[in-house]
Amino acid sequence: MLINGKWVADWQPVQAKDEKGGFVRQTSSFRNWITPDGSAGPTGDGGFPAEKGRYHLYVALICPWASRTLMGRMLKGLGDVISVSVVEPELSAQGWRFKEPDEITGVTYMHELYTRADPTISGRATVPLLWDKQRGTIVNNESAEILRMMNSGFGDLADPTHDLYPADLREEIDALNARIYPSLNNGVYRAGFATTQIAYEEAFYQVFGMFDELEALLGDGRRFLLGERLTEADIRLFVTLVRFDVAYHGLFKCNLRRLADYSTLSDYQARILALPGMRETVDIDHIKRGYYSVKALNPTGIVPVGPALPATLAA
Ligand SMILES: N[C@@H](CCC(=O)N[C@@H](CS)C(=O)NCC(=O)O)C(=O)O
Repeated sequence: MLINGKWVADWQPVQAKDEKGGFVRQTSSFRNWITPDGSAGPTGDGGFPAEKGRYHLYVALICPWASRTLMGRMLKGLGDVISVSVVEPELSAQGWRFKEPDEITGVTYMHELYTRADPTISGRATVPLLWDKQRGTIVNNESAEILRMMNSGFGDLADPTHDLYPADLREEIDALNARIYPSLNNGVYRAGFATTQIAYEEAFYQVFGMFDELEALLGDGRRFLLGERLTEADIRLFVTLVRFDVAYHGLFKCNLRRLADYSTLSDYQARILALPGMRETVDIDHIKRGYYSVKALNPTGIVPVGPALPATLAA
């Protein structure tokens, strides 16, 4: 991680721990918003107006949080508006690394972008990161906010087909996000990176409790979590589902059931994958290699061959 703008020690997966040995994720530090007219958003400073070709998204394809933003970019038709760079799937001793020096900035490691934006920054150099090419700085590194910017920050540059955060569903979306994030999206990480049996088991049962609940919710025949419309709640759930059998079931010891054992959730995953542009945001090879390269959890670095995947996901 970075301390006062310097990279210190080798990369370690475990961030902070709570008193029970539970995994605690760092809060994101850059919180500015792109808006149609450049006015300030709900947090941070203004000065980031929507413009074609000005902003660049840095992602890792193993990362569920980064994948949220990639999905939002495709669903909102922003593929030509926001350019993208993908880092290598394996974390190096200095964290995320580019295969070739980054085309936009020339850097080799993600942490160099953080220190360009703030030379005395302390913290982890995470993806996703939304970069302003014009000002040479970070707009935002919080995926939940970047996803919302994709939905409404780009005004007429975006495709209005999907409103991922419609006014009449906001309360329900927020309520669902607030339950799915701790129990499932971050729940699998809490299970995988727990350092005590009790913290692991607590997270484990929350993961499967939420799976059971969602299987029942979708069991009434609705297409998406909140009915017929796809919303950001679906995007946020999908990124965890699509990694589940490949990474979390084995590496994170979330092995009571596979996603494939939940037929309704599996159909739901396939429905989202079939939407235009979605399959391109999922890279099973990066996901497997990335997660299984975490030495603390898999010292030999051996990447499993299985599991067999549904046709929608098989390469
Ligand atoms: N709050 C952030 C979390 C992002 C995050 O934790 N990304 C992970 C990858 S999945 C990361 O970059 N980790 C690198 C590190 O912790 O050093 C978000 O949702 O945008």
